[in-house]
Amino acid sequence: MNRISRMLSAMFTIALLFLFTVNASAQKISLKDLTVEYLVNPFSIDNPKPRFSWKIISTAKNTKQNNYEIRLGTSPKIDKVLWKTAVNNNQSVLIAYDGPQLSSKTKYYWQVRVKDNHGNVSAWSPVQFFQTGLKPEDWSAKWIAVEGKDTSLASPLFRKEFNLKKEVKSAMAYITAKGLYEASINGGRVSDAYFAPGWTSYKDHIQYQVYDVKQSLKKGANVIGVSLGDGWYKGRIGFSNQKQFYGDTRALLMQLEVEYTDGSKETIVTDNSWKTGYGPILTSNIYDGETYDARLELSGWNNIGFKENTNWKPVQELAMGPEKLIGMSGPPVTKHEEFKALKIFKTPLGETVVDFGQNLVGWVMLKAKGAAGTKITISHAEVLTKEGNFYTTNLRSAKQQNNYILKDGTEQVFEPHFSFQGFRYVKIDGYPGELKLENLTAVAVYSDMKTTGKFSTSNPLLNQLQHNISWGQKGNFVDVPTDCPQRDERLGWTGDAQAFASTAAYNMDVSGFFTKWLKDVSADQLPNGSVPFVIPNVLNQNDAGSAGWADVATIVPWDMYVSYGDKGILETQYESMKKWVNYISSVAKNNLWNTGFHFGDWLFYRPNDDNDGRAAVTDKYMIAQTFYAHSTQLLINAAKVLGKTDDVTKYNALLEQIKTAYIKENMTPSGKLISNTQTAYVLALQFDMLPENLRAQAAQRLVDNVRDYGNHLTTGFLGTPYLCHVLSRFGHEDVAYDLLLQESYPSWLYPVKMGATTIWERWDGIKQDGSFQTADMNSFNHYAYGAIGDWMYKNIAGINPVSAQPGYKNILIAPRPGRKLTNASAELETVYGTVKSSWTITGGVFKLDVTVPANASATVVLPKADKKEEIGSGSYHFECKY
Ligand code: RAM
Repeated sequence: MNRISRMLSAMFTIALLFLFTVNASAQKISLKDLTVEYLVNPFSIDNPKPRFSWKIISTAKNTKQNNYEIRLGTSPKIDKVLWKTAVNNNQSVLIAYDGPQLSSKTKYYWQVRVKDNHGNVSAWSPVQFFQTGLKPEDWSAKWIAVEGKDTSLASPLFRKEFNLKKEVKSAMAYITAKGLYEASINGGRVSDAYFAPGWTSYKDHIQYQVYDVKQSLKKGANVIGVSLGDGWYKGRIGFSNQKQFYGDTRALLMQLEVEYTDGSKETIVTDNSWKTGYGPILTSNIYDGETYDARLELSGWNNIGFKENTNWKPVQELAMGPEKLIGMSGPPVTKHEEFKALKIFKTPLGETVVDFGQNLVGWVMLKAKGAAGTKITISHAEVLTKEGNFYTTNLRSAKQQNNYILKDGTEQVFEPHFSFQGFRYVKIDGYPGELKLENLTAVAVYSDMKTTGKFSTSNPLLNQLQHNISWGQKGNFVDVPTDCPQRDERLGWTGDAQAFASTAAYNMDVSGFFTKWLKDVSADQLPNGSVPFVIPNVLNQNDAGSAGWADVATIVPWDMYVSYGDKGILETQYESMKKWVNYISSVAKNNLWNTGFHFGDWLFYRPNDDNDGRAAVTDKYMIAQTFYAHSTQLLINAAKVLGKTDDVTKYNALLEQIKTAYIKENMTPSGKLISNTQTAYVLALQFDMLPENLRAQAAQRLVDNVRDYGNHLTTGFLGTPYLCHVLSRFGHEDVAYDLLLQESYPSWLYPVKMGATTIWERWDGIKQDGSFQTADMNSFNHYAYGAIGDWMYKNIAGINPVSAQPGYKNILIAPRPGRKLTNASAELETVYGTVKSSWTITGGVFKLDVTVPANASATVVLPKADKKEEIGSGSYHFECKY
């Protein structure tokens, strides 16, 4: 070998070695799940300082980030860096942009790399992007509507043909509506989202959506076609047959911005050059369903070359309203699980009914073929009567009915466009020919949140309870957290949302969902600081807030902070939190909140024939005082996080007075509360209302009460979420398990035993004799009592966030087995990565497997042990005698 070839070979080896090291370190540590404001490559970021997050994957234990570098530019290669930062710390969640001011409707590209504590450097992540939202002056489109008064019940169609002169390089469509819209370009839907633009406090703000539509466009002739539905904006909303709450005119606003390959630009906007007509949707309504006459379909109406006949009219332009147009901060509503029909049968009343086996929210896709004019009606119900008949009385005035009128000959698949139903069973009338199982598919429709939690145990009933909790969540997280999805209500009840929020954050990624809704909470908060019963406030309520409902203003932001480590949510909501606490102070007398209307411990246990005084009535003002304390405490917590020391001092002093007033008003000198109920003791203990020396005996009174009811709970919406937590905290784990595993009424497992597939509004929605509770208020899909899920994840599986290091930066793993459970296992996808906790008990040995994601740490406490173990990321096994 000559010198040159030796040199070359040596260089080659060095190069190989170099490659290997780079590769090896790239394998040791890499990045995933890169997001901006919780979203992957989002299109409408309004935050002037968008926040970046990433997760680290590492094969080594005890991995922490030592530093990170981010770079950002306006080209996909980031060849010209607009902003870069290199920071030595271990923060990898919601890192705020801190460069020059960002322009509106501009696409920015970014990437990140990190170095860990073992010296490994990740490769630069794949380039990600985000696009900034529109400023008000960026809108050149005009709102358009049908000419004259918008009185037709039918859905108007809007269309516009346009010519693109050159090859398209990029094209973004910005769309919103008053009402609901379904938009298409050249005959294809622009997205898989439903119920856009989503439900917000429309008088304050309407969301617009942004779609990358380059693939749908071509040089030459193109067409946009949009149909509008009434939705929440104009349709029936609320239980008093209220219509047109936000406005009487459905309208469309759309702007299509095209850039040609030569750099020149073209914008197509809604204006008076558009045409409008009517199509097959004769009526559509959130509560009542949809009527679709296929004979009125206008073949090709949203394709080019369609001949608009004289039924197509000019549109009218409307002025911009006072409402803000904002980008999306939550997930869109999309289709999810599909359910095959399990059984078609005749009920005793002779009706044809189909069972899908799961109470769900969405609709049925129906295949049918028959003579033109044949009308098929699908009615929806959650349950059958004890005789086996189709039961719809609990829907109150909501029809929940879709009607399809066939056109001649061809087989068609029908589904509604602007309505959804809550059901397990459907009744079919007018079906031509034989109805077969394969003609029906139920599809679940809900906000597109990632599933983050898994939970299972050795007890199948508990597993079914977990299933019911998560289906209660799916069915009621349809853009707004609602109480129920089926009757003429479906409203954003604040009490239900605050009770369930922390459980929700285990099951699914609700960060964006609640970020969006909290904007409505702030927007609809009343000038005096009070928070309405429902958000968006369509009940026109304009005064007092109810304890445990209005406290959503402090509880949900805090829960989101703890679950996702989102300090920004506290910053944004702080004024709202403070206004709420100040409102209570303004109506309190001598620090006692003993005024106004309150729902109290809603739907608590009360037997029918109550001669013995078994009904668990808790004094409403006593409850109110505990929530006054709780909200004040959460405000103090938020003030501490945000460094608002003056407020910390001020509200700490207030909190002391609130507690003193509580004791004076509600407790006897020996520590008895004026209402001897579970909820009374639960709230007093959960919110630290009692002096320390009286807490243990108060907990004992709670235990005595539970035992006195034969290990049954008697709590309503407000006591239930904290019941088992309080028992666990004061050392009564066995009592908590007795309640959880109780199978007879009232209990969590009673509905499970009765065949429930979702959580019920009432403990006895179906009574022991098979009859129903009062039809006025008896939903079979209501998540509030599902709040026990929080305890199940925290105590059975043992996965707990630690508020001092929120977002599961530090995790407390403290499983507490109980009664006859022999194993439990849970997973949670946190903002750092997957946490796992899984245990079994065999032969008197408790075995625990734990996984902690990179850049996080955990404190592990084994059952009945007083020793804590601190661990870093990685997988670990523990054992102890049990
Ligand atoms: C009913 C529902 C809802 C509850 C209100 C007070 O509308 O049960 O869940 O929050 O009452």
